[in-house]
Formats: sequence, C-alpha cells, structure tokens
Amino acid sequence: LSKMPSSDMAKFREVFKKAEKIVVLTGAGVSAESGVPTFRGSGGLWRTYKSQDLATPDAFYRDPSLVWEFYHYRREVMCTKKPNAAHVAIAESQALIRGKGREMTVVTQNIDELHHAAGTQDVIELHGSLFRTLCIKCGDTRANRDSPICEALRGKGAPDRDTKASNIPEEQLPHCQKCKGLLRPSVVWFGEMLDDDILLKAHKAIGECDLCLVVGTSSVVYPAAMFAPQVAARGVAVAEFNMEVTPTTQQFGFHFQGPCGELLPIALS
Ligand code: BJW
Ligand code: ZN
Repeated sequence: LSKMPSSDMAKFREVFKKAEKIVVLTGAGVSAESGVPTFRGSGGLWRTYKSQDLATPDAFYRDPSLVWEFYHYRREVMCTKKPNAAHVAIAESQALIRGKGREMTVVTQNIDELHHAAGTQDVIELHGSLFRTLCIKCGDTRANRDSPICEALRGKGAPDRDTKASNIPEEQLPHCQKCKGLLRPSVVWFGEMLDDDILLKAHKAIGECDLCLVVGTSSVVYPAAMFAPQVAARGVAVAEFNMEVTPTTQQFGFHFQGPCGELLPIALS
C-alpha cells in the first residue's frame, strides 16, 4: 500500500540536519524562476518544434544549421539570465555542509551552468553544457562562451514560429580548432549514452547518500529518472520539490509543492 508523501517541512528539516551525505538532483524547474524555459513546459517550443525533436543526433545530422540555430538561441538567452534563490540556497547550503565535514553533491540534468554561476562546487552535469563544444570528427571537447559562436549565426535563431530557417552552409557553422571538423554542442541527446565517468560519479553519490532532494524535474528522462527511486528503494529519505506531482512522487517520503525558489531557502536554511 503506497502512503502519501509528507509535506511537513519541520520533519524534513530534522532529517536534513542529521544527514551526512546529501544528493541534490535537479532539472529544468530549478532554472524556471531565472526565466529559462523548461524543456516540457509552455516555453519549450522553438519555432514549430518541440525541444525533444531537435535534441537528437538525427536532427543534427539531417540539418546541422537548424540545430545550431536552436542552441545558439539558447546560449544567447543565457547571457541575460542569473541564478535564482534556489541555485543560491543550494550553493550556500553546500558550503555550510562541507564546512562541517558533511557532503552535498549536486547532480543536474541542466546544461545552463547556473549551479556553477551560483558557486556550487563539483557539479555533476549529466547532460553536458550549452557552453561546451564537441568535435564530431576528433572528439575534442572544450569550453566556449563566444557570442555569437560563429559569424554566420549572428542575429540568427529567433524563436518565433514564422521565422524561416537560415540554412547556413555547413562550412560556415562552428568548426574545430584542432582538426577543422564540424562542432556540435557538447550535450547528451536522446538515444545517446551519458559519459561513463560522469555516470559513475552520479551512481556513487546516489548509492552512498543518506538523503536525496529531487528539484524541478519531470522525472521522465532516463537514466536520471531512476536515480531518486533507487535511493527511495534503499529506504533512504527522498524529498521532491516541484510545482506538480510527477510519475515518481508516490515513491518518495516528502513532496513539497510550489516554486523551488521559495521552498528551498526555507528547507535548506
Ligand atoms: C518547477 C518549477 C519551479 C517548473 N520550481 N519545480 C528507459 C525507458 C524508456 C526510455 C528510455 C529508457 N532508457 C533510455 C531511454 C530513452 C531516453 C528517455 O529517457 N526517453 C524518455 C523520454 C522516455 N533516454 C535517453 O535517450 C538517454 N540515453 C540513454 O539512456 O542511452 C542509452 C540508451 C539509448 C537508447 C535507448 C535505450 C538506452 C539520454 C537522455 C538525454 C536527455 N537529454 C535532454 C536534452 C539535453 C540537451 C538540451 O537541453 O537540449 O536533457 S532531453 C531533456 O530532458 C533535457 C533535460 O535535462 C531532460 C530532463 O528534463 P527536466 O529537467 O525534467 O525538465 P522538464 O521540462 O521535463 O520538467 C521540468 C519540471 O520542473 C516539471 O516537473 C515542472 O513541474 C517543474 N517546475 N517550474 C519547482 N519554479
Ligand atoms: Zn576536431
């Protein structure tokens, strides 16, 4: 018989104060209050495309110009966005907890680097970063914050549904400094494997933690979607912070419904 999760904040804070190894697993909802559209929310459309349709290797090989326009747009949007109260609460809490010899590991599905910007250390980025590139020829990966990332994309990428595709010739898209191969965003698309080292680190943190917070994720994308249920299956406390219930809510001990920018500063204070 499944029991409803508790929304007793005082009870959560007791568990939180005793925890030695905490994992905070985040998704797009943690950046929503910074004004970054979530993946599956109402702002998740770009032109006539669902984000899911462009975040695939097939889409990139079929039309690299279109997919670059989409990621260029999202890189440029991030120039105007700052960490919000949820990112800050997590970063400050990690510093305090580490100062006491305990551990907090942040595992994120986001590619926006806002956890870094807030000062969180050792962020495990499951799905890569908007601000890294990957060469499809030699595999070189490196940080890149150029704006625009190449001249041909300057002023391109407008999200309105009637914007025409720019059809930029492949030779004018971003290219590798080492081997001149075509670059792609260093993100994990549907059907692609997550990086082995990153997955290993995430599994270690998930396997060792004695408290897990799941913040702003719809919990539908694997393998990330099974991390918190795995923790709950060990009998360890899991607390979900989300505007809605998710397919995994029933498996967790705590569920706090509302904006995480309001809930986390209280929960982690
Ligand atoms: C708030 C809030 C506020 C809003 N406060 N909350 C097993 C079963 C079925 C399928 C699979 C499976 N294993 C693998 C698959 C296939 C696939 C998958 O999971 N598909 C499912 C959709 C069914 N997985 C993969 O392909 C993965 N690869 C893999 O497993 O390789 C091996 C393999 C390959 C092929 C077959 C089988 C195995 C790779 C997944 C990579 C995902 N990449 C993306 C794109 C990254 C780049 C980019 O951004 O462009 O990552 S997809 C997209 O979803 C993005 C996100 O990180 C990810 C998760 O989304 P998230 O963060 O949860 O966002 P939303 O928008 O969905 O939810 C926001 C939430 O916030 C909502 O709940 C709101 O309520 C809440 N919220 N405001 C608190 N203020
Ligand atoms: Zn290269």
